[in-house]
Amino acid sequence: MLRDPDGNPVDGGKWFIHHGTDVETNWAATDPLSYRTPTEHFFVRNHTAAPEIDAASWRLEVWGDGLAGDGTTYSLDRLKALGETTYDRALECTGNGRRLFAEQQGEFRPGTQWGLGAIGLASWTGVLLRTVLEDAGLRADAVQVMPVGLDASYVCDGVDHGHVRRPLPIEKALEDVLVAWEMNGAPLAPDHGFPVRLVVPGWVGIASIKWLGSLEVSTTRSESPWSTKWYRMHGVGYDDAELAVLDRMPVKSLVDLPPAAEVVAGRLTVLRGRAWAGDATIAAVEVSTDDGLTWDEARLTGPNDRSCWVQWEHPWTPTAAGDQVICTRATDSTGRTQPARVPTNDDGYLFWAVVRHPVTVTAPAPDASVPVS
Ligand SMILES: Nc1nc2c(c(=O)[nH]1)N[C@H]1C(S)=C(S)[C@@H](COP(=O)(O)O)O[C@H]1N2
Ligand SMILES: [Mo]
Repeated sequence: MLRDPDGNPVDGGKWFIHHGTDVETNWAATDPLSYRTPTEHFFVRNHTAAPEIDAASWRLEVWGDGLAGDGTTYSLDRLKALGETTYDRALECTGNGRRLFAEQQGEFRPGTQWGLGAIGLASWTGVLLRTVLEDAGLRADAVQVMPVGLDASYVCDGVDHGHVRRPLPIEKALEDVLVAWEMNGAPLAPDHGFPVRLVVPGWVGIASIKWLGSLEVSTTRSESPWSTKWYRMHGVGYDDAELAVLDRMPVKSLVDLPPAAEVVAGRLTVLRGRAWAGDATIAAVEVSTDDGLTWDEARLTGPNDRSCWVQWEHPWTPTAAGDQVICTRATDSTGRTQPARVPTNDDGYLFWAVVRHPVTVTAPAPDASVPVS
């Protein structure tokens, strides 16, 4: 949880929706026109708590039978000397939208009851993981990297599962993964992985290991509780191991409106929101202002890059007062379209159905310009 030096929540209780050790971005308190999520509004998902790490004595151990030599130890300076890349990428928790299984499908799923605020987009600066692995002597027969976090071992139901870690296939490791030390132009905040974290674009958030301490490069595949017990699909319909493995995130969208927002009949309202699709881009966003009966295509504004989100806008002049429901439906560049309902799974991962957003249309106030006699 983000706190100021006096121990008070930095958001004064309004930027975030609080869930224990996790905080979710409150869309109603963000600027709908801002493309990047300011760090102080960015969701936090901590299994335990942010460890206190001294950057000067911090080291990254890169080791394993997937390297030609004995492995290499990197200080922050040595890492920075390898090169610098900056890119914008979204980061989304696997369980983002979990609450909607209960709200829209009547299927409560245990875990952090995220609305849609467990996603953010930041600019990240670091060195490509590919560069680090090559510097450390990557062998051609390496198949996997296992990043391990320096936060406390995760104990759940009396079982110590060790440090947070999750295997990353070598193909993704060599593609676009960043070993990052800056977020939005500043050193990583403690909650976001200071001094160094991974950013694994378009993939389930758990892949982006924070407080990175070591990388085991191996010529055989292995698992961790974060790839078997959690962050994997369990439940009816997920017996097929290939289907159950979680990597890319699905296509989703939202409207940037507070819950139960009010709009005025007869007055033009510009609806705005975002759509994103794991490591794909967005092909189209449709908006319905009548609970899914009719749909119009929204206008996409600003960048529409891989593993980012795109902003959209849609003018709406509601005709009559009353309750209404706004729905948004995105289609991505691979042809996936948000369905009306998604099959559930035991842990409530990957809710990607069309989200219903109730609003109240109020009658216009009496025209103040008309003199009252
Ligand atoms: N070491 C470590 N890395 C971690 C986690 C953690 O608890 N420990 N949480 C993961 C999860 S589940 C998510 S969604 C992202 C959240 O990143 P953020 O807190 O910077 O938004 O970090 C991932 N990396
Ligand atoms: Mo997550």
